[in-house]
This record gives sequence, C-alpha cells and structure tokens, in this order.
Amino acid sequence: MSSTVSYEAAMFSANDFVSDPCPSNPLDQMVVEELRLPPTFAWGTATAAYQIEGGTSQDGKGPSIWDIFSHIEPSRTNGENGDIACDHYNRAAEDVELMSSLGVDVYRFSISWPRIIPLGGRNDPINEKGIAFYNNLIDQLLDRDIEPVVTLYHWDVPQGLYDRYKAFLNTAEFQADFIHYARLCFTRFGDRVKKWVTFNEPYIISIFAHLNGTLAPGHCVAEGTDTTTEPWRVGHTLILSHAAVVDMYTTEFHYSQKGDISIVLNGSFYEPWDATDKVHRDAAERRMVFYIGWFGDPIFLGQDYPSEMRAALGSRLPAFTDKERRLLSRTAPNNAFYGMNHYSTKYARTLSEPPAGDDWTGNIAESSVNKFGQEVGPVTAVNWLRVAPDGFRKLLNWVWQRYHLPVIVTENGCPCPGETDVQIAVDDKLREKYIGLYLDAISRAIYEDGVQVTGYYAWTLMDNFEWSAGYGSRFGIVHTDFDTLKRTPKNSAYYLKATFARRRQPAT
Ligand code: PNW
Repeated sequence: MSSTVSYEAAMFSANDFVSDPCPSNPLDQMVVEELRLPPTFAWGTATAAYQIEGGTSQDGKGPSIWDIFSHIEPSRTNGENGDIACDHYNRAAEDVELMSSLGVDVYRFSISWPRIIPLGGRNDPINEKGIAFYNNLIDQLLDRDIEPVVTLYHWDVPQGLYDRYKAFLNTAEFQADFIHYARLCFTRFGDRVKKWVTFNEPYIISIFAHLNGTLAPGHCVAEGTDTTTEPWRVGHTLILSHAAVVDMYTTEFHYSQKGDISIVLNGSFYEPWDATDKVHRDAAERRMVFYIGWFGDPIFLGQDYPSEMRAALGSRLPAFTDKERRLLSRTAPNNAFYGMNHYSTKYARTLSEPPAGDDWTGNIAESSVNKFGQEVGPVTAVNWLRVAPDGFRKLLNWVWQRYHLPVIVTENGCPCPGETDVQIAVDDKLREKYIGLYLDAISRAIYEDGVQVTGYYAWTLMDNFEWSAGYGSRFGIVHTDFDTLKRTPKNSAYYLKATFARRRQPAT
C-alpha cells in the first residue's frame, strides 16, 4: 500500500467492497430512548497531545515522529501538521474553563513524551518547562472538580528514540526508555493523577504505523520494510512495555498513590457478511480475536497470543520467554479496567484465496455492506464510521465475557458532514443522535446484560488534527476555527450535559 493512501482509505483498503448498497436502517427510524445510567457513571471528553497542543518546539519541546512525518512529506497528512493545531499549549486555561461549563467529570488527555524528555531516552535531560505545563493543567482541572485521566503514549514517540534504535522495533531499548518516562510521570504527577493509560490503541500503532504506513513513522512495503514481521514485533514491544510499567507502578507507586492503570484497546464489532454461513460467522469472531485478543489475551489474561493467531502466523509472531510469561501473569490482575475506544461495526467475510504474504487479519475482508446488500448502519461524514449501536452493545458483551473487567469507554464519537462552517457545525443532529443511541446501548449492556461499564469519554473535546486526514475530519463536540482558534460548542456538547443529568438515576 502506498504511503499516500489516506487514513480512512487504509482502514478499508481493497477490502471495502460496496455494491449497490441499500440502507437497512435509516437514521430517522433509529430512536434515542434516553435510557438510564448509574448515578456514579462518569462522563468526560478525550484528546491527544499532538492533535491539540501545537507549541511544537515551544519551551524546549523536542520533535516527535509526528512532527517529522508531517513535515517531510506533507501529502501524508493532507498537507497539514500539528505545529499550531488548537494551540492548546497556550490556551489550556480557556479549555479547562470550557469543559467546566459543560459539566464534564473527567478529562482524558495525553502527555507529549518529547515535551518532558526532548530526546526521549533514560539518560537524556528532562525539560522542567514541559513538566510545569502538565502540572498546571492537572491543577486547573482539579480546581474545577474534573478528574484527569492520563495517557502516557498517544502516538508521538520522541524522534530521538526513533533515530537511535527505531523505537518500537527494538523491544529491550524501548521498554527501558518507556519505564523511565513512565516513572518520571508517576513521580511528578501521580500524587494527583489516579487513572493512567499506558498506550492508546496498540493495534493502530502496529498495523497503521508499521504495516500500512498511513501513520507515523510510515513503515510500509514501499518504504522497504518487512511488513510480514514488523507489526508483530511492534505489538510485542507494546505488550511487554505495558506489562513492565504496570509492574513498576504496582511495586513502586500503588501503595502511596492508590491509582488505577491499564491500556486502551480499540476495535470495531464484526458481524458476519453472511450470517447463514458458519465460515463467515467464524470469520467475524476471528477478526475480533486478531484485533482485540492479540493484545487483550496477553495483557488481561496473562496468556500467550490467541491460538488462532499462532496457527495462522507461525513464526511471524514473536514468542514470549519464560521470564516474559511470568511478567504477564503477574501483571494481568493489576489492570484495573478495560479502556475501550469504539466507533463502529463492520462485516467480516472469509476469503477463499490463500492469505497474502503479510495478511494481518486472519484471511478476512471487511466491509460496510453484507452479502445481501444491507449496510451495517447509516453513514456519518466518513465511510468507515456507521451508526451501529447494536454492534457496540455486542462488543461490550464480547469484551466483558472474555476479560471480566469493568469497561471505560475511553473514546466514542463521529464526524458530521459540512462542519468546517461553524453555522452548520453547531447544529450537529447526527452526532447528537449517534451519542444518544450509543448511550442507550451502554444502558442496555449494564442493566439487561450485566456488563460493568463505568464511564464514557466523548471523542473529542474540540475539532483537532485528525492524523492523516489533517484538519479535514472534525470529531469535536466543540467547533474549532483554525484561522482564529475560536472554540464554539456544538449542540451535542449541550446535549451531553443534559442527557447525563437526565439519565443518571439510582437503580429502581
Ligand atoms: C482513534 N477504526 O483512532 C484515535 O485514538 C484518535 O486519536 C483519533 O482521532 C480518533 O480515533 C478518530 O479517528 C481510531 O479502525 C483508530 O475504526 C481506528 C479506528 C477508529 C479510530
């Protein structure tokens, strides 16, 4: 796949076989019921450092792989970059005030590793100005009763580490540097931060950044990288680095800080392309095992990779040593929650042809339309993101049955058409409906299915730099004017505030 393919196109690639779709479930027939949620259920908004901060070399920040990736070949990011983004680095006070006015309980943000260790490594200097920025942000949130939930890594590894040893491709070096960075964060912020996420979406880091090449650092066949093994090595590094940091937090910090730590996994729910045929029902299940089980089984169950993956990938998938297995079985019980980023549902179809050399799906094609021409749900502003709340409910059940951990929905949301224009953007009925339906799905999962779901964080606080789509895709509940940097809440922001006030009721 060429490195100029957009993020969205890459998500579907050659697999998106749309033929004369007929909408099976028109949006106006999907009715929000405003079902109840527990009184303790937390709602929040989420962001990531590179997508909002700007201030890319301000106050001593070092470059990340995203600074380099977007500047070296701007066509990979719609000709745009995060140099300024939402200028959150200089407007954090305003943004905290905005969240406070919307009544959020939680703000999930990520720390930019090169902002606090510009070169990234365990022997490199620390940037006190970067640390001061996050200290102020955390204090301002707590002053307004907003809980900070902090992601250590949301895709912006220091370029210094990439230059030294190719970051995730060197497991031992990366793990040592990540432990050092995490320890610095726990030491400086852990007196006030009680919920930590190690990595955001290891699947995306492995596949989109080291196989398709649509995300930084852009590894792909065209760049001459070995896409048959690299993504699995990257995944291995992520799992072991996560486990090592959970272990370190548990032994060094938990006693005094009493926080929770886990990881965020993304994943769609997969329906069979032809539900009457067992091969496609198996394909749908296998797709989720390859997507979620890849990370979830070692991390939450302390086990080897799923047997379906071992069978299909053989030696392309690295082996865990005895020592690593002990680490995994020791740390698995200390993952306090399952962080779920979820957006949509797709169909999975088993392929009749033999797998390609770097197949990473378990020989499966994905689509938004099934064998009978039915769409999986109404489309939003991007083709891959369909409104499919039933799939969300099923995924909550799937994850609960496999891992038995309380789920926090750490990202959910959608972009609407025409949102560059602020007048159109504020009237975001599609987003309101999407959120309303997905909250109903959570309510059903809790009260009808017995799944523990404890929070919902809307992606995202404000329109921001959407990776390879540049500023073209807007997921914000607040509109950002990228010329003036003015923030204008969309109606969905007020809807979230009102719906949580209505829905959070004691069990009857
Ligand atoms: C997330 N999918 O990625 C990221 O965590 C955010 O940084 C990003 O802005 C947001 O979603 C919106 O795109 C995704 O395959 C990765 O369905 C993959 C998928 C969805 C979102």
